[in-house]
Amino acid sequence: MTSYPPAPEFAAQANADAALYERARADRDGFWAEQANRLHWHKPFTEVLDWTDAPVARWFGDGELNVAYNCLDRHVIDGHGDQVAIHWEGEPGDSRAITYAELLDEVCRAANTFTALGLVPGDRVAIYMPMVPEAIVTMLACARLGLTHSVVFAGFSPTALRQRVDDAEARLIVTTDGQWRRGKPAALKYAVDEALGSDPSSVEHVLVVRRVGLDVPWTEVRDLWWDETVAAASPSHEAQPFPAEHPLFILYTSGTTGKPKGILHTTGGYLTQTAYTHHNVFDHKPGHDIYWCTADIGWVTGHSYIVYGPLANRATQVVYEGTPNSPDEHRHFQIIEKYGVTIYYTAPTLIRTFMKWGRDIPDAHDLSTLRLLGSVGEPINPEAWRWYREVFGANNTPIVDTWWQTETGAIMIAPLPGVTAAKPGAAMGPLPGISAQVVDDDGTPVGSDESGLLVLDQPWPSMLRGIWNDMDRYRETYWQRFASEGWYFAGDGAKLDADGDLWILGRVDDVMNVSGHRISTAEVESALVGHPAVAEAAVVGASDETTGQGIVAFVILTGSAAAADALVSELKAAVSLEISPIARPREIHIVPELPKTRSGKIMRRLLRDVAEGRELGDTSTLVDPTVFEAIATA
Ligand code: 6R9
Repeated sequence: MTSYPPAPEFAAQANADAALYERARADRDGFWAEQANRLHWHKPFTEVLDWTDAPVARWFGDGELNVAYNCLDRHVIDGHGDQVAIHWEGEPGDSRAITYAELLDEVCRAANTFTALGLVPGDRVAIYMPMVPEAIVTMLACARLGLTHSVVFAGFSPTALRQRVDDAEARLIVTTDGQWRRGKPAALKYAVDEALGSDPSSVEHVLVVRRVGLDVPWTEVRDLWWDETVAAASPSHEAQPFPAEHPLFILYTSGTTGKPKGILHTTGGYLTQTAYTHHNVFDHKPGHDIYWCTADIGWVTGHSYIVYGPLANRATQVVYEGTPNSPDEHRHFQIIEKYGVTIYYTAPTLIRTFMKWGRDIPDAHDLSTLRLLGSVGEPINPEAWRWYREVFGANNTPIVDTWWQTETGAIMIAPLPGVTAAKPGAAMGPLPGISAQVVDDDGTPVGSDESGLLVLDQPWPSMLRGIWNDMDRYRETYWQRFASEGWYFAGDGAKLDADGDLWILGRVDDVMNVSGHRISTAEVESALVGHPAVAEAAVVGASDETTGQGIVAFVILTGSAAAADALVSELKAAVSLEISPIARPREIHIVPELPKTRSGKIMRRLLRDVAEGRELGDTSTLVDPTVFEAIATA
């Protein structure tokens, strides 16, 4: 297996060296204390980790800090107020350069506005916004005040928004009038009104940023314009310290049941690990690099590697509002060229899309400023890895394939650029300070050239502290599988190769990964059976050349419904509407029967075989093995 050692010039200037592994191995707590001390603590911590209440960790428990102070004030105080924090690029071609001083100013105004609305530390704020600077301002203003934000991806439906707002009991929703989507304004505030409806809710105010100039429905007193409130508020605000374990945000993610889990993250450990990983894995140099993470703030990657990690490290970054093909497929490459992007972090699904569009598109641009490339969200196939390095990286840049999850809060497994000789498609190994194992069903570590389940056998600073409103589910989902060992079960399969390097194989549960987005089979099934024509539904993720997995649904119709192409389109639209366009099934097959075990469980493995056009595996546990003849011909 070819590996790609770092170029000597890169290694010579890299932030991380091999000694970092040694240091972390020799004294894990001391190592993490050093990382935490890269932040500003209003009150220094004296204790590093308290694991006595496992699986709920306390990191730096007696310390106090303010996240927004760390991301903004201290850089301005240190004389970097004029450094650009965000080069924001709007979809229609408008742009804004926002310095650290300006960002601080905006965040203070927003914080004063939220305080005037009566919000107090611990209150929850829902953020339902496209990639506009005000979304980042809102997150930081919440952090500054000790408010817990819950960002809901702006592509989610009103139903999904309502579910999340209710679960978190948000008092405020911050949104925009609409968002640009491929050259057209699309309504967004409208969806908030639909979500809130006329049923009583916890929401007292809806704060609306004007982005596209659409007319919006308006409820007096409840609804407020950003440009009439925040813009008019005072820009001076003193950041108060909060305990290290103060809740910072909730972010909902799909689990194996239909109900999304509100993953809870806290302050000190989270900021420590996002800043540490952003510094070492991306080799980020403040004042020199132009960093671009292409994620949306609706996902954890946007939280950790657009907002908190980069800003804590005083990055200058590009934030882009739109899709990679607006107005055409050159957009990302033009942006890289325009700003001289040096570090680019994206998802394999986009790399495969670029491959499909053809290399003459990137070749038409000067990408020579790029010096490091990152990948996240799903396994990157070796072919895409090599293409990425060759076409984006002039066959020279390191690629960091970063494995982590909403739950882990920050990168856990990745090569260290400048140190690791990376292999295309491999996440390689746990970062310094992180400990992971690949084990079999009984918890016995697998040997080289074997695969098993990925577990994290030591607590880490940015780990989730629970599931909002459901600590039982927290214990069950992550800690029950290897309860006697006390390990965190990630839900992913992994393999160790002959050299002992780690490869992530993907989910081993009923969670699909479509273009790097987690969607549970149960969620899509419940959206389908919500349609009157559907009696029963089973959903699987089938491998897909571009999106990693595609959603394939098998449905049984109610007696009266007639099978028709129109119905299939209607069902696809129903899923988009109920969950999000991301969850729209690639295929829907109308079938007379579903394969079930004697205990009534749908055999998804077999349906996946059908969806991927494979020979059927073992059907012996089926109640009625003949159902497959009907399904295969349906
Ligand atoms: C950050 C993020 C987490 C799931 C995770 C795994 C998959 C993420 C990966 C990867 C292989 C990588 N995943 N990074 N698989 N290689 N580098 O994506 O969080 O949305 O919670 O998804 O994504 O299956 O369990 P999240």
